[in-house]
Amino acid sequence: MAINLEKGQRIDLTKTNPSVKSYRVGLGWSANAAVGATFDIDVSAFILGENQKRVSDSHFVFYNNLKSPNDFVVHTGDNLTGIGEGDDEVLLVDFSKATDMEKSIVFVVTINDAEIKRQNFGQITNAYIRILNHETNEELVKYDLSEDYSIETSLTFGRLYLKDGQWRFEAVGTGMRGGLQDYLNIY
Ligand SMILES: [Ca+2]
Ligand SMILES: [Ca+2]
Repeated sequence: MAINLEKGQRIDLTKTNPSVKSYRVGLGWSANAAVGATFDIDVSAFILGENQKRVSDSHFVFYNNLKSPNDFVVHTGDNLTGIGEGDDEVLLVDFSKATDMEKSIVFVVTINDAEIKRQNFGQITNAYIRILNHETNEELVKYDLSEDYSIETSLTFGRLYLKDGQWRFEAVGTGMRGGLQDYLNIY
């Protein structure tokens, strides 16, 4: 049974699901009907080391770099509209392919061309991030974005992090005004 998280909550993912071999991280969204536009939201993964910085430039997985070294995190492709039900963008995570260097994965979502299109997260509904067993499609954990955002154009949606040899997931939900370059500066 899937566990629904609230902002700030954490869950022990790998300890609770010891038989899962690979995970699917799905992001879904739709435009607020009143807005009458489509949104190109992009999910990116920053794979960080002990120092909270990306292990290397190829540990930044996004629409122009679909795989991290050793295929630890794989992006399955850019969705340009968010039209339709279900996951709009998907990343695959296989913890058995992690090395000693990789300590956490931060999932960031940004709105492509937010400035030009004057778009923000206040115009988006039904946004969620969820984690599934990739082999069985079983939903393990889901975080629905419930907070009202108004000017934010990017969001740290969630993160996976290693603690005591197990991977945990935290529902972060911290928004800001900015784009991918701002996160590249941070991580
Ligand atoms: Ca996209
Ligand atoms: Ca959608």
